[in-house]
Amino acid sequence: MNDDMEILKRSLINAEMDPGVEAVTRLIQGGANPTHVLEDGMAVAMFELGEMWKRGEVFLPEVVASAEVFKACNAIVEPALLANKDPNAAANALVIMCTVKGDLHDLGKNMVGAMLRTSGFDVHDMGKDVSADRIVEAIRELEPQIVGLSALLTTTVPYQETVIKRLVAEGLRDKVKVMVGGAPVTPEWAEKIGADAYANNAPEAVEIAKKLIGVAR
Ligand code: B12
Repeated sequence: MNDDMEILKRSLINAEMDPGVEAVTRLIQGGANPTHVLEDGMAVAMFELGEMWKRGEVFLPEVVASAEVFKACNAIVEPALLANKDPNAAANALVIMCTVKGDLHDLGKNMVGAMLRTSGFDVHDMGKDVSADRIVEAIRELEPQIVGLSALLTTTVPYQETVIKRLVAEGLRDKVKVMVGGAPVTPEWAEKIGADAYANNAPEAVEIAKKLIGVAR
């Protein structure tokens, strides 16, 4: 099983579709914990890839290809994750998830959405590159308990603050909890912009979302 985790990580880093899909299939069929595969395998590999990119060891087309491998592997892990769904927890709580305007990174946001679903949350995924206008509209229409804002670029992280300011201006700020995340986001930033919560990864996001709606301490 550990070998397959290593093959999976290497396949994501090297953008090798077949070995990656085969390794993740063996892991899931062999009963590996899907959360462990996602967080300690796939997310770790993408972080490592980002470091290699920074050092100039890989280039944009290779990262695009790795993201495709990630999506294919995720399509195998997600059903296993959802099969463990807790039917009672957090029922009737809706979370709107999106990646903010200008930002096309959605792999992490999708992971958070999937793990929230397994914990019984309803998730309305608005996708990526989502403007404050659209978020305001969706909050008015769907009345979610929580909105989750993902940002992966230092240039788009400030848009999380733009959204919060807009919610204040529209009189919506006290109607919805705001949770922020994404690799460059910090707890200090979350506090500075007046977000209700920050989480570093998807399992933590679930715990924090439960606290926000009062089903966990
Ligand atoms: C894959 C990737 C891409 C893919 C994205 C594919 C996709 N569909 O998402 C592609 C190739 C398209 C891409 C494009 C670009 N990218 Co890019 N990308 C990455 C990379 C390597 C991995 C990101 C990822 O998916 N990680 C895996 C997931 C699982 O982790 P995650 O997103 O962090 O999510 C976890 C947590 O953060 C948290 N979380 C995430 N969202 C949320 C939301 C909430 C509410 C909560 C609570 C928690 C939470 O939970 C998740 C699960 O644990 C990162 C490197 C890195 N260190 O992040 C660079 C990186 C983010 N990219 C970078 C750059 C520069 C770009 C481009 C500008 C490159 C270019 N010249 O075009 C473009 C920007 C396009 C755009 N407008 O958005 C830089 C950003 C640098 C900076 N200063 O901002 C990075 C850091 C790479 C680097 N080291 O330089 N990229």
